[in-house]
Amino acid sequence: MGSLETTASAQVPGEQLERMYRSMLQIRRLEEEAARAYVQGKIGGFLHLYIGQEAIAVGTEAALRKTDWVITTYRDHGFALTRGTSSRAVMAELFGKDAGCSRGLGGSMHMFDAENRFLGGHGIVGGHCALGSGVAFRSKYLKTDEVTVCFFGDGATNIGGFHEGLSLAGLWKLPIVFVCENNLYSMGTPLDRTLPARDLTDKAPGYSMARDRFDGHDAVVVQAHMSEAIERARRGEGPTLIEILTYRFRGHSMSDPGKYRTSEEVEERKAKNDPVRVGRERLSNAGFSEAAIAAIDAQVEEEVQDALKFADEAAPALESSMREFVLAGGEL
Ligand SMILES: Cc1ncc(C[n+]2csc(CCOP(=O)(O)OP(=O)(O)O)c2C)c(N)n1
Ligand SMILES: [Mg+2]
Repeated sequence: MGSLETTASAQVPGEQLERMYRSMLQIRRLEEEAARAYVQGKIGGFLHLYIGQEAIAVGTEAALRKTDWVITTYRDHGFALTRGTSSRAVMAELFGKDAGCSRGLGGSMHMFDAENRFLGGHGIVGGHCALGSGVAFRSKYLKTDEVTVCFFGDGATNIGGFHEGLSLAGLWKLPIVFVCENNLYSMGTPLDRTLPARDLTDKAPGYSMARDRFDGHDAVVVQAHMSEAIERARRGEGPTLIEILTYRFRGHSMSDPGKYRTSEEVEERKAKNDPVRVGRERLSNAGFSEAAIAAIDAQVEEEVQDALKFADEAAPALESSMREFVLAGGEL
């Protein structure tokens, strides 16, 4: 454990640990139910699960202000939830319902919640890195103290939008933190088949930005590292490129046959680095009783089941809202 990790652990109040555990479990259980609904044919299109990576969204949220901005890839359900979108609105979006956070038109890959400053949910790998810099440019131009955190996968780091976004952010010292969630695979391709560097943050000096690299299965550790980079950006000291080492426990999407890795590899990662289990252990170590933890579990379960029922029974997306969002005035 590095010094940042040790300091962080000593200072985390019980209510903060509870919030983190609750949030990680909410993501985990909601996605497990979504996977089931997908198999039952209740969710159309793609479904990319965040299971295994929950500590990153949750630890980051603990380091953010509500006035800050988050933008990410299609692996976005966890971020919608941590930003404050309700379980009902996320599940309804997955089900393609009008009550969803994108009015049922975006689905799994395009969650969006402007009120909670969550700017998607983007399907074009790496493209949103440039958008993230645009958001941060606005914050700086308007002289606010807002920070943008832009997440992307390891597969984005050889793509044009990534370089465009980082280059301008470095040049203009924009208040943004770029976070690569390195889960080792880009669909079925391991990073060492596409990138000569072993450490992604070797790219940071090329954009004149700070760098950090750490293991992301413990939300407390994520919070400590992210706070440092976020506050650096807020002080006007420029962007940071961060590589968080993580692992997805499920396939790339629901249609992934998973032939590029062994089940032993997956099981080993689950046994060693499960963010939800780590969160639960932290609660126990902080003196939470088994009964207290079980009560949290029950509340989360109730919320997820409620969201599932709500989404199932809700009205479908409206054709009129499709026109409204695509065409000025909503008319053809
Ligand atoms: C520009 C572009 N190229 C290809 C794709 C197809 N594609 C979708 S997801 C993906 C893999 C991305 O992997 P990574 O960035 O590591 O993110 P992860 O899925 O692991 O979270 C690819 C190649 C795409 N969506 N956009
Ligand atoms: Mg990846």
